[in-house]
Amino acid sequence: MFKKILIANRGEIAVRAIRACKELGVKSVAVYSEADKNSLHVKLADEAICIGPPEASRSYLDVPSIMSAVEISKAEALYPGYGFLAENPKFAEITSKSGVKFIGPSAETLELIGDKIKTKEIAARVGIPLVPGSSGATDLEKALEVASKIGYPVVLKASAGGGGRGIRIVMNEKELREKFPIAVQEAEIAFGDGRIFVEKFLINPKHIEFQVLADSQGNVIVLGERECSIQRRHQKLIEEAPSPSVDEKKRKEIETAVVEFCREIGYEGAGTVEFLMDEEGNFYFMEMNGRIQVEHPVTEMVTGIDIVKWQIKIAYGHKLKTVKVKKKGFAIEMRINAEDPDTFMPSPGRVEELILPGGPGIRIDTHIYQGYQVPPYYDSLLVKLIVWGETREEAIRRGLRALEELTIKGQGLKTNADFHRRVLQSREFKEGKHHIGFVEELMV
Ligand code: MV4
Repeated sequence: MFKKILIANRGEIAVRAIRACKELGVKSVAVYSEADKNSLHVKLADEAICIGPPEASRSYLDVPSIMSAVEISKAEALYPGYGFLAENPKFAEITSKSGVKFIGPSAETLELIGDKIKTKEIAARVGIPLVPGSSGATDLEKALEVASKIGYPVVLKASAGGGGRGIRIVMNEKELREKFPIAVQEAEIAFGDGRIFVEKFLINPKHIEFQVLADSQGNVIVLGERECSIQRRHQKLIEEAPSPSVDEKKRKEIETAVVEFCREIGYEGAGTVEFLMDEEGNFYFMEMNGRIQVEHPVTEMVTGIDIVKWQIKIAYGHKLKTVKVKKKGFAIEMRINAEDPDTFMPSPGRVEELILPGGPGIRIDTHIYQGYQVPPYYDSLLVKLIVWGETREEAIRRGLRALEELTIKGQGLKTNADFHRRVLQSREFKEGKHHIGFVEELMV
């Protein structure tokens, strides 16, 4: 096994990775910005190196600073986590070229899955269903032709976009003529790649994603799906596994296609294949994410498989041959954010009183503690509250019980805990019929 891994991230995911390292007998190196010197990941790691000022662009996104920390610490591998540089092909390449193992897919794979047009072509080739639309990049003339064939509304998507970036809804031909050139220009500025494709706009779909693990020998396993439909402005708020809307037949069908897709692109590591599901239960491929995701704990709770440990083991060359996926029960994750419950604006502050729930079926992933000052520079995630139940009903009741036990108080610090209570108590969520527009509907 590796002797030492540098964790190129902060917050709860850095803590999560350090825990995996400890259990594997691997030394961990934390990197931190000046704003994070009192952060939990710094306290828990075997070593910690300051990499710059608070702004992410000068610390967690600063490649030379991180590579210096790698060199100083003599780490053999680098764990990228999510966000920051996690899916940056150039960063993966620089890491590898320095003789350090990047714990994730290769730079080439990250490059490929960052190109949504190429990725969709491959998905189509292995028989994964796509939303009706253009095959490949379009100019305005082709976009008009495709849109009149499939019917409005349509979406314009930047090939280099993803996760909600570079997407635009178009209601009719007039709008398409107006918005198309703007979409191209914006994509060129944002991504240096103006290629646009067109899709039929799905009304009120569910967001369902499949977790995969793939080793360097081409063994691919699927750890089932997560439903992430409770979101606002592309920020997921609640995720669960399994989805209440997927039956065993559909699951097997999509899993088979996902395995074939991962084999086709030579995927290695942990990854997520994202779909939208329409009201008739049809699945449509969206994109693949080449990183650990925030919501990975719900999959860990229902499978008992430690995804982060497997990322590290796969990077070292371990095989997945012996892993059997057996799922049990239902898990729900609530993202407790430091934000104003009415405006959703970030609301950082000092944690003065902290009481975390416990007891059966509860998992807390967090980097906060009593006395911790939440810095204003990064995302507002405070605590991931994950609950498990033998049935979905039990998981929901346990979630409500956990929220009752949870106290996070401090000067100027507000959280969205009450939002979670309202969702878990709603008829729509209990029935599992909620779609990606539910939060907006709940707020009015
Ligand atoms: C769509 C769509 C409707 N129709 N594509 C946004 C993120 C990106 N991964 C896919 N996205 C969407 N693509 C078609 N053809 C609606 C969305 C979408 C969305 C998807 C998942 C979760 C939240 C969302 C919020 C707004 C729009």
